[in-house]
Amino acid sequence: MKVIVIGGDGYCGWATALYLSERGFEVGIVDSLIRRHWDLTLGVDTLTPIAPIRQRVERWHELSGRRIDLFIGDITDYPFVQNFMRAFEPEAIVHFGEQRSAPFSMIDREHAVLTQVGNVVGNLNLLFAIKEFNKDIHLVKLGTMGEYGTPNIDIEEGYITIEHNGRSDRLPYPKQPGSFYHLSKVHDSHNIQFVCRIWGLRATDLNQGVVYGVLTDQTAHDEILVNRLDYDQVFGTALNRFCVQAAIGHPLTVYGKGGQTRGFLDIRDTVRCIEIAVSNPAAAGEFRVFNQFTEQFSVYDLAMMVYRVGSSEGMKIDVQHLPNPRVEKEEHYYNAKNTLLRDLGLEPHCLSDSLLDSLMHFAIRYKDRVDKSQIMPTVTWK
Ligand code: NAD
Ligand code: USQ
Repeated sequence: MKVIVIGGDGYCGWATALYLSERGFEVGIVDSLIRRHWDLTLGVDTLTPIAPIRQRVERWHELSGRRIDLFIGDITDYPFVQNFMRAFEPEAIVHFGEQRSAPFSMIDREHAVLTQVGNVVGNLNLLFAIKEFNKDIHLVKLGTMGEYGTPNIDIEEGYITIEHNGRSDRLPYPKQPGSFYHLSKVHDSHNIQFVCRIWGLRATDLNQGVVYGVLTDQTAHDEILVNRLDYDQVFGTALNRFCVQAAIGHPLTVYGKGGQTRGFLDIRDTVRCIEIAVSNPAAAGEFRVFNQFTEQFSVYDLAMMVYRVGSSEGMKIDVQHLPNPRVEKEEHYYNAKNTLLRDLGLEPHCLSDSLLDSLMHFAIRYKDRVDKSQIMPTVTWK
């Protein structure tokens, strides 16, 4: 099957492109390389030194004998989208190509607009291109668990059945996102659902939790294939940041009490979930939603896990409770469903088994590259 991976130079996209390539899919990567540009403009960098995309793809070809086609351009540019659709003729499009940081989207008006315009317009262009070129193409779109927010009831997979005044309907689950970034994903979901209804397109919206880990079987082959590890206050997720902070002896930056709970998954499960979604396409006209995470933890749970694993490696680790720069509930109910991907064959990894090899060892190995000025949060929600 021919699969285009949009955002294939990024963290999830790079791991996915190599995994699908090894599994026998014909893979094309589309990326504008804007993420590398944003890192430069913010003065931040991945802890692991990542090679330029052409070098990465060439090395993969040398090692595996498999070619990955490369299309460098921005999906908000419709003629560019038409070009790669004509040249590659994909059967599935996996869409990772968006601005994905909540703090980035909250820096100021400019960053909020950039996030929402880029994400929503890029996604809309893909929808129009699918309609123009081949309505059978299956769109596999990366959404986020953060679209739901933290309601005081169980979170279902995309839809909830509501009884109202004696009548009942299965309706899209209510969304209460917590940043302009998370909101952009809600806007995308609405647009995708609409075109499935009116044009009969087929789409899977993967509401993904926080992804962790650097290692996949394919990126482990060679230093040139290594994936990125973001630890700065804008692009670094809490778990990555805690591991890197532990490695350099910086107290772990828990925002508030650390009662905020989220869904998590190993990058090796991300790539497998994409394979499952692509191999089991949605029906024509179907807007399918899967919650893509495997375990739930609070921020404080994460800090304690890093504390335990780091201490067993001889590190001295302190935890620091900082005033929360975000506006979010300190403590809340959180129980999200995640059975649909397991029903299709996902066999999850556990954080307790992966933390050392897939994160902590990378943090220790590259700790001399840490820029300490990028650790404390400066972006605030108010
Ligand atoms: P990333 O920033 O590492 O990668 C995104 C890639 O998309 C980058 O290489 C960037 O250059 C490219 N890109 C962005 N806008 C583009 C455009 N308009 N045209 C072409 N290319 C563009 O992000 P990631 O962590 O790999 O996340 C990938 C996707 O998964 C995002 O949509 C994100 O919202 C979603 N997601 C990520 C996580 C996570 O924990 N990393 C969790 C849930 C959902
Ligand atoms: N947090 C800390 N200390 C830190 C950094 C963060 O306590 O040093 C807290 C935040 O306040 C938040 C929680 O950790 O409560 C999670 O924050 P995060 O930065 O780890 O993750 P988040 O902003 O939710 O975003 C990440 C990805 C995003 C993806 C999302 C999945 O960057 O692309 O969509 O995870 S989800 O959280 O399920 O929406």
